[in-house]
Amino acid sequence: MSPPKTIFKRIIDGEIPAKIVHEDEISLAFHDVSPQAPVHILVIPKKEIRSIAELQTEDAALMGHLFAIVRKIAEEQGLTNGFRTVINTGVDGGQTVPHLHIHLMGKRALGWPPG
Ligand code: DGP
Repeated sequence: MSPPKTIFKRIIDGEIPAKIVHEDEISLAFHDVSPQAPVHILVIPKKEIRSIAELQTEDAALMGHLFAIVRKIAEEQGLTNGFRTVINTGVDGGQTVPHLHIHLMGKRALGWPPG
């Protein structure tokens, strides 16, 4: 039996709504439902990759594409003063949705190091 769809796969499939800011054949970007900054957008691959820990060598171009989309959205959102990208991986990394995603956060000064 195949595992249940993740919440992000359900967004990709149009089963639940999201505030989408970008879509192409291999990626989707939408506002985080629980924003931690005035701009907080998630950029995800449509391919079902659980996390960075499961990336394959052949996913290199896909990851490059996702970061190109991050750059485009950062520009569109006016994040000229800088921004933070975060990819949480696994339990210790604080990942709660097992579908690889890049957090893009900006429009406020963000602290470092994270908790
Ligand atoms: P992480 O902890 O790195 O796995 O981040 C998961 C993020 O996903 C978290 O910031 C909240 C967001 N999120 C969870 N469920 C939904 C949802 O149904 N819609 C949207 N837009 N974001 C969601």
